[in-house]
Amino acid sequence: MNMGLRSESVATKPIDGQKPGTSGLRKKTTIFQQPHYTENFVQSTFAAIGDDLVGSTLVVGGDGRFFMKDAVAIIVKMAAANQVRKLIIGQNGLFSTPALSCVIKKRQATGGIILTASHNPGGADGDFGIKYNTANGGPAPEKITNQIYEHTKVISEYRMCQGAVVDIGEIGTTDFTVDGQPFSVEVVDPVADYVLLMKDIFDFAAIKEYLHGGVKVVINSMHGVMGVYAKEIFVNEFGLPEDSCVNCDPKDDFGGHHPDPNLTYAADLVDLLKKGIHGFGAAFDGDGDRNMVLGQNGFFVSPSDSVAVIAANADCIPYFKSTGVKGLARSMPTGASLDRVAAKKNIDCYEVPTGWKFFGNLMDAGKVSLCGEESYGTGSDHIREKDGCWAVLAWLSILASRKQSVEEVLMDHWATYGRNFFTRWDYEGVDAEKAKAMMAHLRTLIDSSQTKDFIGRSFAQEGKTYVISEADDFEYKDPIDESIAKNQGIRIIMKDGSRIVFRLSGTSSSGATVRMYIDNYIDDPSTFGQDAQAVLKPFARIALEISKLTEFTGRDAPTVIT
Ligand code: VG1
Ligand code: CO
Repeated sequence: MNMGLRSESVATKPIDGQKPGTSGLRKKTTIFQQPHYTENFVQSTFAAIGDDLVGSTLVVGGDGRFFMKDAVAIIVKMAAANQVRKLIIGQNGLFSTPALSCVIKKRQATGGIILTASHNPGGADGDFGIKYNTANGGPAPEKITNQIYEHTKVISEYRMCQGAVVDIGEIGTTDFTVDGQPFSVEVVDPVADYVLLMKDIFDFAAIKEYLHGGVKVVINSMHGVMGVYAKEIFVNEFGLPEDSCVNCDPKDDFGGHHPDPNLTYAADLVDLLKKGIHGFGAAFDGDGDRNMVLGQNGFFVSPSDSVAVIAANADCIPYFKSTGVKGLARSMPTGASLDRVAAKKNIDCYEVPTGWKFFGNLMDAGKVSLCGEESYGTGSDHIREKDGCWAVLAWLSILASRKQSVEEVLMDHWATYGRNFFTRWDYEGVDAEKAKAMMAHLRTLIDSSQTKDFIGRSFAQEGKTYVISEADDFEYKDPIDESIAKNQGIRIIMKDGSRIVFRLSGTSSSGATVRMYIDNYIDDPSTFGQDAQAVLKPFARIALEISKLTEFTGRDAPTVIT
């Protein structure tokens, strides 16, 4: 027992730009290291928690990136000084985002603080991030992130207890008395509760049998936090050889790479799969909420298809067998494959803005069981975050039960539902003013749509004609709390249902990232096996023509294609 600690007030001033984006506050690490920067944001988060902070339990952890341990130490001192009753911290400060969500729910915590910039690069010159999750385990809704931001604009002091210091390398509980009140820090194994949850959801014995039946798998954790989870599940539980898990030692700079599981940044996994030795490969992002799934010879499963395939095969997963699939949801820019499964199975399907926080209310209300985003996010209502490892186990359950390869599963899926060819082109590091000007141009077109000269316009490319039937700036009214999210992306919808979407990223730490999304439904079976980029090229050209992207941004090619 550390008796008699005292807290103190530290004077500070508001710092510009502490507005959380799609998923928390993300900036260059050097910015978080500036005097008072992290402290101001944490105190403002505490202010948004309000009266619930006194006597609260908060779960804290992150993806192992540079500055994370310093941030954990700051949070311990500030929680102690702000009448938090208890912190639950992952050993060495580690928690994957889904595991932290799981622990919030399981331990009935007041909320959690996640230290991650997710798929953004780490290290001293990389990015850092802080995100607050609420009692349901999910990212704070905009109402709360706006309160945090408002507080950052008026903050004048924060509270610290310099004596509240713990060794986060050791599992166990440390008790303090701060200003006469009890405060304790429990350092826990970050993996145990999460693995128990996975065992409840999936048939581990069936997956293990499948994995020992001849198919070789490789799991790439991209030097993020997932390494410790992958080793526990794939090596210790399933008994696979150590070399089935690669890049599984968490590094504070992710080995100098983007820990982003896509065809560009996980190209080494794609190349490995192309050798044909492995029947299944997967990669996770830094904090473990994203996943990429590949089949033999590098067969790529687009995330929009991935959630649709899981929905179509939900009966291969014991959890869904018992709970049923209450409803489905996808983010607006995500390809509409999921809608086709919903229609055929007569299940409700919701379309929400980009960002997992928008799924939370639907899941809490029992309206949705399974959700997906095109950005490699897939998950269910077992927690309130997207969950990379869950998605991989869902896929392995399907493969084990259907006794088919990844490619065969997809070919069957498209034969039943048709194929939504989908791609996302990212233009990273664009000058922010130029990106804004392009969006303003698109908004002008949408406005003119009301005067009818945009709707009905037709565009022909390579013998195919597309006619605009609808265009808007996506607006979402949450069916549960009726909150409204405006300006969530420009949608241009064609008569045949094909869609073009433009939006600016809300997770980049500097400059602007323009995202162009293309979704084109084709039910001609002769195209199903074709490469999405080749099929979508003419439609993408139309999107570029409408947006004048090159004229506005000076870019003639995207930096990342998905
Ligand atoms: C991106 C993705 C979005 C995802 C978000 C957080 O946001 O597009 O689908 O929910 O990242 O993912 P944006 O605003 O940059 O498009 V994670 O894994 O970075 O927490
Ligand atoms: Co992530």
